[in-house]
Amino acid sequence: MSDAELSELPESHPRYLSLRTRHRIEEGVEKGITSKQGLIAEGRGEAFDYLLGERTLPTADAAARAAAAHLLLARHPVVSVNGNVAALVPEDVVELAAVVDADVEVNLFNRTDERIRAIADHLREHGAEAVKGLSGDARIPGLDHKRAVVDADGIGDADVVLVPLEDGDRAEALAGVGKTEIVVDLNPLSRSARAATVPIVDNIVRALPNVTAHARELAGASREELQAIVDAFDAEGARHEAETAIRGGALDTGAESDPRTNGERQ
Ligand code: PTJ
Repeated sequence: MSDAELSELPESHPRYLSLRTRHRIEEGVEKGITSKQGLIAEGRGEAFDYLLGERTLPTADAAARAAAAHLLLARHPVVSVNGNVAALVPEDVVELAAVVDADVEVNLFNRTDERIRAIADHLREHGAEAVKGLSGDARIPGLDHKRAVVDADGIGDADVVLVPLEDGDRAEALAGVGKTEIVVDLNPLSRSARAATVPIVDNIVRALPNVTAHARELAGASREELQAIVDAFDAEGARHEAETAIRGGALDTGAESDPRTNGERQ
């Protein structure tokens, strides 16, 4: 879809949000930010989101709140950015990092210096000041060379890492070195979602602004209050509710109907 075609599409179109999201990924590939595999990942994500009813489940909202509490409690939080995240939600990454005082690090599955630079520039165009990822002077143990590369003073030093749309191996490896891992993944059965301390089973375009909104609301909370939110979060329950919603069909879960489509799937 071209820019002109998208601009002609009325916002009332039932697939408007989905088409706009796809367009961002297409643009990301054209700019050298998103990998071709990112197109496939987006397609998988869309299928899960469709079955979820393209809405944030109550447990995904609870996960976003727990994620915000973790990030606020962290000694050194880092938001990891790959080619899909950079294309879809660059403004939201910058805003969340500012609200929770996190570093932003470009960390790629298909790592090339050229893509890292393109993504860092793209994030700066959207307001990021410092972007990590270019030094690549540390390794996550247990992974092959390129996928293991991180910055020593970024993800290497972090205690809490938000890794949206991560591949399973790396999510497990990061969890394996004792980092608290917050994953955003529409597939509740993925190894990433299962490895995460906090799996947010939601579309990144809804999840990131939601974590930021919770973080703003919790900014004045005491450490005890934040810890209570962290402790109360049930990761297994959240994954289970998402899986039930996907397998059962969103309209059978008691979730509210989609105001854009009157509850009908398009
Ligand atoms: O930019 P790179 O090189 O780091 O590569 C990024 C991708 C995403 C291509 C790479 O990490 C990859 O191959 O990931 P996977 O193994 O395809 O996993 C991506 C997961 O993200 C899948 O479980 C999708 O369902 C999910 N997903 C896709 N789009 C979204 C999503 N989850 C949340 N929001 C989305 N918009």
